[in-house]
Amino acid sequence: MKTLIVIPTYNEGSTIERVLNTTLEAIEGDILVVDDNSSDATKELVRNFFDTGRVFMLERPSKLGLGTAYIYGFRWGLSRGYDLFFEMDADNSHNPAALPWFLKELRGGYDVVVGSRYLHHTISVVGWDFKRLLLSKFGNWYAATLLGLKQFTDLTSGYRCYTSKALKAIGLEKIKSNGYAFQIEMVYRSHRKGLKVAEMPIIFYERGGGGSKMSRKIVREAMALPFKLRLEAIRHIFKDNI
Ligand SMILES: Nc1nc2c(ncn2[C@@H]2O[C@H](COP(=O)(O)OP(=O)(O)OP(=O)(O)O)[C@@H](O)[C@H]2O)c(=O)[nH]1
Ligand SMILES: [Mg+2]
Repeated sequence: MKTLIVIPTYNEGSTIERVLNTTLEAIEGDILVVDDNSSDATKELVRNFFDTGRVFMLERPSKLGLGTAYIYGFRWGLSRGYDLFFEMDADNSHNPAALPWFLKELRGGYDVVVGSRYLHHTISVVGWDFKRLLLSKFGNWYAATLLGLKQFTDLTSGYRCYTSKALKAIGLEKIKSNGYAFQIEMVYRSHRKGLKVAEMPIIFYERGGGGSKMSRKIVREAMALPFKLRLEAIRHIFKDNI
């Protein structure tokens, strides 16, 4: 199985080296960094890994959002024949040691495996304050309730794995959202396409350095998403019946 770990970056110079080193050790596979013109040392640090032959980088001209960064990376990988695609953050929040566990889970016949912080009524988050936890828990409850996805505990998680079959079935051209909403939309579309989606437990760590990219705009986009997706589904029903 040809595996690609896609890592979007925007000013992650304080953590990217460690993430790349531990990922290269943790799993056989290649890494694709999608950088949005970071103004710090991120790009330079990534270039130092090119001679491993396993690290690649796509450079975009400006900060264009997490969702489009992933889609850009997935397209790059699909056109090069990769079979498995990971999403992983560059800020040490996701432990690369968990990568092989996703593969184990996939062998159960799944198309998508999402690393969840909230499985079995637990909270596996290290270093968040109560406000941040509340926002994440509320966001998950809100999206799951409005989209009828209550069987999932962590729709906004950014540590996950897709088969190439899943990415092709989802139809990346349909995805419009860009922040947390992107993660929710990917699970929603996977589920609607009848793909088998599993969750597995992960521990999430507060970012290891650098600054958060979360903004009011990203939260607003996630709040609006369930209505957009429901409207799209209603339009489809009408279209099919006319
Ligand atoms: N290329 C690209 N990467 C981004 C963009 N926004 C965020 N990222 C990266 O996506 C990953 C997740 O973003 P984070 O800011 O860590 O989001 P988060 O984990 O929800 O929140 P914090 O860790 O609290 O900041 C990190 O690797 C970021 O560098 C973007 O617009 N473009
Ligand atoms: Mg983060």
